[in-house]
Amino acid sequence: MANNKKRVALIGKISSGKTTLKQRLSNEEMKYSKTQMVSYFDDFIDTPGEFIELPFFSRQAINIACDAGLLIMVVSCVDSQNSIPPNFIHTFNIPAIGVITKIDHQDCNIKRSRNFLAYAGIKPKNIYEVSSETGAGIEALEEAIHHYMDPIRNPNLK
Ligand SMILES: Nc1nc2c(ncn2[C@@H]2O[C@H](COP(=O)(O)OP(=O)(O)O)[C@@H](O)[C@H]2O)c(=O)[nH]1
Ligand SMILES: [Mg+2]
Repeated sequence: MANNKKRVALIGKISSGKTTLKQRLSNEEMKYSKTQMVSYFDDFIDTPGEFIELPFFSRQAINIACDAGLLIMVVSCVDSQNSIPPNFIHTFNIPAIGVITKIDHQDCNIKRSRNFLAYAGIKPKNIYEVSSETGAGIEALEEAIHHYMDPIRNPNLK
């Protein structure tokens, strides 16, 4: 089985903005890590939305998320329907944060998304609000990712 300990798994509904967020973060990481570790690039695992939307996800998909270093639950603030089962993140014995995407959108409802993430088991202080379009909130999210991932990715750098 692949070792995904050094990677971040993105999980969320179809069209919640996972792939766009991954691209945005990868660009930021490239800038950030230019003079540091090249292996930072493409360290995200982008999962298909079916993973969260079907009642029985594939064993393989669970394995990917299970051994990732960090789980990011992605919810779009435009989405009015929850699809994450209650306490979903407690299925995984790894750190998890929540990300609310598309905050630039005119139909945005952040409070609703926060409720969905709370229902999934994410604490309010671990929720980040971002727009992959404008870049709003991306820096704070980057910092959070580094907080969790740096010790795993660079165990020699204290
Ligand atoms: N307005 C806005 N649209 C976004 C944002 N992020 C993603 N989208 C759009 O939402 C749609 C789905 O995004 P995608 O990343 O493919 O979602 P995925 O299915 O979760 O991978 C696309 O049309 C994106 O352009 C954002 O921050 N703001
Ligand atoms: Mg996608």
